Amino acid sequence: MTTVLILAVLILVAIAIWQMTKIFELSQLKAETSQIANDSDNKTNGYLLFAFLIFIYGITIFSFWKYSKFLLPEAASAHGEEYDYLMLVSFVIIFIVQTLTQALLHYFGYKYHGRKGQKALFYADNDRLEFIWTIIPVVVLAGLILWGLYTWTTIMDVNDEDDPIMVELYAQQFAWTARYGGADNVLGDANVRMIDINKANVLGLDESDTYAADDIIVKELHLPVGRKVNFKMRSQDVLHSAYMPHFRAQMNCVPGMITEFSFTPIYTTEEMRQNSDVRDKVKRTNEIRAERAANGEDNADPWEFDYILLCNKICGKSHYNMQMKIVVETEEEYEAWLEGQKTFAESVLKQDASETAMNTIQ
Ligand SMILES: [Cu+2]
Repeated sequence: MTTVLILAVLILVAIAIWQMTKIFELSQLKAETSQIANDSDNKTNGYLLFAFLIFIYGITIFSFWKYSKFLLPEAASAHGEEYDYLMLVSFVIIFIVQTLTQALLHYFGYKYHGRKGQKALFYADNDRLEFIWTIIPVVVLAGLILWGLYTWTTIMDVNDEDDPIMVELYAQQFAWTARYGGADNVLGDANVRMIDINKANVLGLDESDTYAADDIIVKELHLPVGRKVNFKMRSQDVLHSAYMPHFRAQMNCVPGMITEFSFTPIYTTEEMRQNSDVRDKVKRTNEIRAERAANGEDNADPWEFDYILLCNKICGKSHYNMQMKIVVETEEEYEAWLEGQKTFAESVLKQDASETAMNTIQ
């Protein structure tokens, strides 16, 4: 790949030097005229413009056909539908305007190509035309921006209505940890300065805070379908970004501050596995993996779809692998799972108490 790039750069540099030499020759007083474009050259270039136009359209159609399958499946969160619709409308407008303006640009380039004896018309300005091509983009863009702002404020309105579950997402190089508020659904105070590795208090929870005692710390995020979740993000070290693509959610995790995001999952993991786009993707991936397995290569185990939390800020050398599985399930399954998890009091504080007891005996 590098060799191809170097070759491409060398060829482009050579063409640039060649063109500059030509310009230099043309600028000489006693230049010969064989290098000046005549009617036939101009006509050929006009046709080449059409060829380029066909190339642009061709590559657009090819990209739609070949790469549409790499897009994310249907949004799995309540706000995701509105977000996707706004994006779709923006893309449709861009697509139509691009298709029309490129056609006009290349057609005019052809129609008014240079002809011997023909002089370009001097046309200073036209107020009405300028008004039209200013006002249309202004109205369209203002509409998109206002709609976007409205959608943004709705999505970013993190409030306590509808009894949300409180979940903390804790980022560090290079792992995610999630913390639930526990029975009281209140996250206990925490600060990186209170991290105590000896006691496995890895999130720096305030051991004297009663709200912290029932907090549940896990390495796999479980969410009940149809219930609002309020996320609070923290970072231990550098800037990370909590990215949950299937839920159309992303928020920076900034050391020293708490950021927030809120969404309601609308499809369980099982339901999403039945989505036709997801099924196609799993099938394609597993075909590649089966091929790898046949060749004895790594990364060949069959893959099953799961929601995922990724880091979307390049935070260090293992950033690419900073991820956590998300399971969306029914309320009953979620409660059963939560029941099986240890609270902060059961894991860290109890250990602390037994150590104190041991020390007293000794
Ligand atoms: Cu990161």
